[in-house]
Parts: sequence; C-alpha cells; structure tokens
Amino acid sequence: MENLEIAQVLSQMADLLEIQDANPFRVRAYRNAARFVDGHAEPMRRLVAEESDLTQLPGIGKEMARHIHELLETGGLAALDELAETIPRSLIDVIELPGVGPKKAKKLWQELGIETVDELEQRAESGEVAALDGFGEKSQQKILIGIEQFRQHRSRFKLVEADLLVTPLLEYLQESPEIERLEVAGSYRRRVETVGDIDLLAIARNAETVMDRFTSYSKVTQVQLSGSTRGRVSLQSGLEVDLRILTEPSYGAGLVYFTGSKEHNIKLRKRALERRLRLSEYGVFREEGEDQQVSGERDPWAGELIAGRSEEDVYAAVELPWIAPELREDRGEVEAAAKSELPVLLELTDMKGDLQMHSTWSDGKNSIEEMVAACAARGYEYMALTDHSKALAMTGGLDAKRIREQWEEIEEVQARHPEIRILRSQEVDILADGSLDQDDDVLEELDLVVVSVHSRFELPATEQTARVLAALQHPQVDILAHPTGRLINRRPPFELQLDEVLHCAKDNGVVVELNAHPERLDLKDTQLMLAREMGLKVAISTDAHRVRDLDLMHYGVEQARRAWLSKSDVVNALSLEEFLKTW
Ligand code: DGT
Ligand code: CA
Ligand code: CA
Ligand code: ZN
Repeated sequence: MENLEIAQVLSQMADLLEIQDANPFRVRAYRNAARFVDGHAEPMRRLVAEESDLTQLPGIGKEMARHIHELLETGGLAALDELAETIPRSLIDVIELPGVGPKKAKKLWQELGIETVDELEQRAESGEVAALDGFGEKSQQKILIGIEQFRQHRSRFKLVEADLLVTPLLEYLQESPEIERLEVAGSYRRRVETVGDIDLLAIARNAETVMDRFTSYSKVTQVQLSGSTRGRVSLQSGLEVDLRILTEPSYGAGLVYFTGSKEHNIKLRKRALERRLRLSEYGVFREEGEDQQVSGERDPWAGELIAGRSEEDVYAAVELPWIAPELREDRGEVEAAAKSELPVLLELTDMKGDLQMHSTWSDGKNSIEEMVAACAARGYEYMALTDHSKALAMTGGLDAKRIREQWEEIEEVQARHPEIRILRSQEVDILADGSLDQDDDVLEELDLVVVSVHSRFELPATEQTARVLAALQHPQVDILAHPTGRLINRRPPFELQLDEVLHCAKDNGVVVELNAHPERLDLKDTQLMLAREMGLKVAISTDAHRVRDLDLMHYGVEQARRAWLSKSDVVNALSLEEFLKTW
C-alpha cells in the first residue's frame, strides 16, 4: 500500500467520525496524519519494514501508528469497517462535494435518507433540499453545481482539454523568477489520448515561494496538499494538478520516474537491478557488496549516485539510448532500445500535406481559397479538399452535379496558388449496403477518394465489417477515414472486425486514416501498431472544418509516434512527387 492510499483511508475515517459527532481533536488527528502521510517522500511501507518508530514522525501518534501498521499488514482498517456499519461509506463522496461538508451531509442523510451523490442530485432537482432547515435555494444550487464538477472530475480529460488548461498555468508559474525549470510529466508528456491528472515537475530557487504561487493560482478551487516539495490542487474544471519540486542532481531521474508509464519504469528498474544498480525517482545508485533486492527498503540516498541529472544519463546508466516519452508504455520499447532497433519517429515537420478537410461547399466554415491559403502558409506541398457527399444532407453534401461545379472553383483557386497542389477529393459516405454515395464517373475523375461510415453505427459486427469490406474493394477507393467512428469520452467505436478490415485495405492498396482531430484520434495507437506491423500505410489528416483546425495535425503526429510510426509509414509525409506516384 502506498502513502497516498493510506492517507485516503485516514481521511475517510475523519469524514465518517465527523458525521458521528466524534471528538473534534480525534477528527483533527486523522486529518493531520492523512496530510502528513500523503506529503511524505518516504513510503510508510519502507519505514515499517525497517521497524522505525512511526510515532517519531510529526502528526503521528500511537493510534495513527497502529492504523498504519494494520493497513500495511492487512490492506484494510477494522475501525473504518466498524464505522461503515452505522454510516454508509457512500456518504464520503457526498461530504466532499463543494458546499456540503460533514454537518450538511449528516442532515441530508438523517432527514432525507440521502446516502449517495445520485440520490442527492435527484432530491436537489426536485427542490426537497432547499426546503430543509439550513439549506435554501442558494445552497441547493451550489450543491447541484458541485455535483456537476464531481462528475467531470471523475472522468478523464481529453488531451486537448488538458492542453487548454495546462498552458496558462505553465505561463503563470514561469513568470516566477524562482522557477529554474518546469515541465509536465505523466501521461500528458507521453501524449496519451486522455489524462487522469497533470504531473508538474520543477526546480525552484525557493520552493516555498513557488508552492505558494502554485496554490494561489486563480483557477484553484481546492488545495489538497501543500508541502515543501509536493503540492496538489483541483482546478475549477475538475482537473487535478500535482507539483513536485526536485533537486538538480535528481531532476532527470524524477522526470523519468514521473513520466512513467509505471510499466516502463518497472522494466527500467529491473535492468538496473541486473546491473547491480538501484534506480529510483532520486537517481541511479551503486551500492557496493549489497543484495539489491533488500536494499530497496533502505535509505533512498544510500550508495553512490552515478546518474540522475538528465534523462539521457539515467538511460545511459542502464545501457540504453534515450527513449521518447510517447514510446514509454512497455510495448517492447526497452527491448528494442537495447538492440538499437527503436524506430526514427515521425515528426510534425515531416508532414507535407493534409488529406481531409471541409470548406463552405459542405459543412466547413471557410472558403476553398481560405483553406488553400492556410495550408500553403503551413508549408504544405499538397492538400485534399474532401467535402461531404450527398447522403450527409445536413452538411450540404455534394452530389455529382455540385462537385463538378466545385472543380471549377478549385481550378480558379489553384491558378492563384501555384505554390500548393490542390487535390480534388471527397469524403464519400459508405452506405449501409457497402456501396458508395457518389457516381462512378465522378470517383474516376477525383485525385483521391476518401470513404467513411457516418450512419447506422448500430449494425452488428459482421454486417458492419461486410459493409466496410465492400467499400474497400471498390477500385477507386484510396483512403478509409476514421475507421472505427469513435468520439473520445462521447461515443464508443462501432462494432467492427478491425483485423479483417486492415487486411482487406492492405490487399486492395487502401490507406487507413489516423484522424488527427483530438476528439477522434481514430485509429488509436494500438490499432495503428497493428497496421504498421502489417506494412499498411497511414494517412494523418485533420478533418479541418475551419482554418484553425489545420493546427490539430500535431495530435495526429503524437498519436502516430505512440504507435511507433516513422516517416516512411505515412503517405502524407511523402513529397508531392512521391505522393502522386503512390496512387
Ligand atoms: P494518468 O494520470 O492516469 O493519466 O496516468 P499517469 O501515467 O500520469 O499516472 P500518475 O499521474 O498516477 O503518475 C505519474 C507517473 O508516476 C506514472 O506514469 C509513473 C509514476 N508512478 C506513479 N506511481 C507509481 C508506482 O507505484 N510505481 C512506479 N514505478 N511508478 C509510479
Ligand atoms: Ca498523471
Ligand atoms: Ca499524478
Ligand atoms: Zn464534416
């Protein structure tokens, strides 16, 4: 059991005791102990293994020390189980809602029988909470807002949302002259499609000033922890942010550790042990003549520090080249690195064109001219205009007649923009029977045919797969767009036998899309890895519906890197000349 988990149990004890009207000193003892344990760098399990006297620690008395021992030995706490017999555990969530707290939670429970957040929401919506003595309209409203935040906070944030929330926080912290270094680690640095929380690492001239600045950021709604080297806050959005202040000799090791993933870290630690070294968040240590297996439970600074300042040093100490954060998922990267077989990963600057975007001819917000000028300004050699086909009537999708009219406008714009090649294209709907929503003679005249599913998501897997396979076998089809139809945190992928689809694409010379839009990222990383292993080519496209969406390309590139893709795996990393030869 880790310190954080121990702290959580102690703080739950405090919550339930408060409802029980226990002695306030006792409640405070639990809260203090929880705060101390959570902020303490050394794991309690190590202290207990060394038989240290826990009561020597600040805030830990005899009872708390007994509890910690019990938690570490049994994984549970009898005292908490006992309390939970008379008070429902689910009240803990209710207590922690903004605007509730132990006193009000108790009243809601005793007078209205409310035990869960869901029940509280129902009763607040029906107005029963406002009618309670000591509550009123205002307080009921505040509770409903609190519940909404609670829900958001329970789900993971899309990477793009995290970017929007983290960027201003970083700017705000950077303004402090006390900050020498500041970086985001964790899943955010690995560019995982969603993040649970944000992990900031810093080197500070004065840790206390930096911690104060962090906890007084205007978007902070709750300071969960504010210690000398670690702080944790919740923002208005529900996003939680950790700040850890590290020392220079350990910074690289801390960056490796807190970037994770946990599974990657475990592999690195194992390599260190095999070399009679100890790898931790503080550095790589050599301990002469000791059994490394047990030394993990000793002083974290024991032995000679041989690396820690930079990530490169840490990897080099375990005889590895530096590994890009996007690869650190224990998907074979450590083994590949050891054999010098890591791929040269795709970079944003490798991208030579964007192969899916919409204009005002269908549901886009900008004209062809505006989209073309914007693509040229981004240094692209080519771009494909892929307005929708007529089945998507609400988008103003184009039938055969209108798309021919569009080609006239494309020709005019092309004449004004010789610096970029405009490809005539369309995002053609795959109809329910697998046929395409455009006339064959039009398809033949297009430079690039992109197909996708936009309807009948509910078809059973066999039918959905047959539908897509039929489309892939059409001789004019070039790219299968957003193959699974998922919207992150909003709509699950439709049922599909993806391996069959990928094989069929390969057999028919069809490229699969990685839709770079951060709501889609479809295919996702593990699926792209399958495509790569099969030798299938990938197109990375923004699906822009306005000029500024063109800048979402980096999300696609990051996801591609997570799937180990190189420049050579991606069709729109080819020069115009090479690109035209592939179709
Ligand atoms: P998230 O926040 O759920 O999106 O995912 P992460 O990867 O950011 O995870 P988080 O925030 O819990 O921890 C940040 C990093 O710290 C994690 O990637 C690896 C490291 N870490 C955390 N707990 C452990 C642990 O128990 N063992 C090891 N080896 N590493 C850990
Ligand atoms: Ca995290
Ligand atoms: Ca974290
Ligand atoms: Zn569209």
